[in-house]
Amino acid sequence: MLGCQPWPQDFAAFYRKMDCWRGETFGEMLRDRARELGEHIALTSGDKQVSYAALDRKVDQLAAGFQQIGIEKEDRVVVQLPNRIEFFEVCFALFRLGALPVFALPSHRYSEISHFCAFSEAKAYVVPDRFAEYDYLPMARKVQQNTPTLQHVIVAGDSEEYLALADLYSEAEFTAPEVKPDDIAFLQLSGGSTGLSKLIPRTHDEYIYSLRRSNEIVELNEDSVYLAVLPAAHNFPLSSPGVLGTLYAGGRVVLASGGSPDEAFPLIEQEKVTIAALVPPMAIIWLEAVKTRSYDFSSLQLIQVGGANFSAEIARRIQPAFGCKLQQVYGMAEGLVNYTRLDDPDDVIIHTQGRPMSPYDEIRIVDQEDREVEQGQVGELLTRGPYTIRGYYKAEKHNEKAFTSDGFYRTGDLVRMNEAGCIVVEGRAKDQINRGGEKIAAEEVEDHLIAHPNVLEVAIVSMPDKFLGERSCAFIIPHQQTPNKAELKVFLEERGIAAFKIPDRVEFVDTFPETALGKISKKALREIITKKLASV
Ligand code: AMP
Ligand code: DBH
Repeated sequence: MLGCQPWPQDFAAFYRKMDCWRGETFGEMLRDRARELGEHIALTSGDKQVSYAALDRKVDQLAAGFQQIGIEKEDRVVVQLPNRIEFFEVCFALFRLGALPVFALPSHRYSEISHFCAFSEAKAYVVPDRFAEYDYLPMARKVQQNTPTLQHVIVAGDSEEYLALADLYSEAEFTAPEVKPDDIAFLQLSGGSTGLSKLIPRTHDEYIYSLRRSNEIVELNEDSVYLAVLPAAHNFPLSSPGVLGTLYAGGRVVLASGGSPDEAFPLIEQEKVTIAALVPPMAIIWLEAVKTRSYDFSSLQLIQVGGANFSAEIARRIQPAFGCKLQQVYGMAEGLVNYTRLDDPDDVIIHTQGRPMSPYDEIRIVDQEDREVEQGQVGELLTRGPYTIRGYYKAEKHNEKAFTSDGFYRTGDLVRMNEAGCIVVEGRAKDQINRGGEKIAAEEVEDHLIAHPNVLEVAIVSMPDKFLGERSCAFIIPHQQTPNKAELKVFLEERGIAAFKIPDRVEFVDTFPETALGKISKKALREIITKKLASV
């Protein structure tokens, strides 16, 4: 597909020969499960549930409806749905048509969504009417006005002037186009480091390989019950092994709207959940809540924690508190996922982020000149493999920097490998803040702030935080008059950015510390704010 960088032929042949890529597609995968499992429940959401057979039928009906409104193979459709059954019906209907979901998160706002729609030249945008006290229609109207390619806004719920998702399910036959295993299945989002999120093209065959391999490692099967508390569109809950891995294994997915113990704990008991995936701040909340609430957690076999640095002090408390195993997961939407293994010694599970899931994942840990560091030393992680992309969607220039000439992805993560061959994430070389698993590209938010008339210069850095691991701090050199902090927050909200990207703290300064080359020293800024926080 145009704008996508496929694997070189010799690599593709190798991954096929090694039985990684088996020629599978998502549309057929669901068809097979429906045939094999029939009335077995695939998804549970509140008091609703749907079997594999029923899901398969609904997906065909929706695919027919999408086709009637002109959605065709390779069309892009921005999907911004919370954890509800419709999310899966929409995705699989698009997969069957060979159309590409672009996975937005419910927390994204006008600035992110309009970028996804414009950059992907989306034909349609699927939204809920309302979720988490937010009305999506006013945003959708603005997005539509400003995106010439966007022909349809499709609403799950009260659709007002737009198409209602519920009205699209059609009994008409649809003509299934040929969808090939090496076709792009969807566009996933990168956390970003240089400006706006990049789009990540993932194919059916390689992504399904990552699910199959994840399922083996996590021992997922038809009896597994996966609790989805993180937004399903995010790569971790989507694929490690996540909701799609669970459907691949023929298990059952229980959908929660978020990670609050009030919602999650009763679900674990009632639905006999066997596995749940959390980001570190949620694990902290669960550990606190479990002290005072008694639920039956006996079904729970595994809690996965990933997305951001997880401190050993907290990691060691999971198993005693929940009576289940812990697995650390260090992954990225670009591909590579590392897991600690279920039978690893406690020390490995508590202190490391595991090792690559595939024997064909290649990793290099390098210094600033791309030379491999010595065993045990910290360097940037580069990776290449059977489910790691070779380039972002339509980003030729950026790809030259983000990948080596021999196709390794530069993760921007600083890691070391311990004697046992496990990876420990030590820091980051990319200009990003990891706010409890939610990634913020500093430059993206800086570009918004610089648009304020009283901001002359701005630099955003991370500052340490006990709960989230990191929060964001904006250093600002004011122009003429010092803006008020509350006013800056409103300014950013009005520009429409996800709430988690709004700086947690603002520091006004007269100058920035500089590096020897005269660039703003973010390292020095991080030190300044860290010191200041420690002194109070
Ligand atoms: P994204 O680009 O949004 O897919 O985020 C991937 C990035 O999240 C990785 O490159 C890491 O920086 C970070 N990350 C994911 N899992 C972990 C983990 N277990 N520990 C530390 N950082 C992590
Ligand atoms: O943070 C991530 O992006 C992530 C974490 C764990 C991920 O993409 C994954 C597992 O697959």
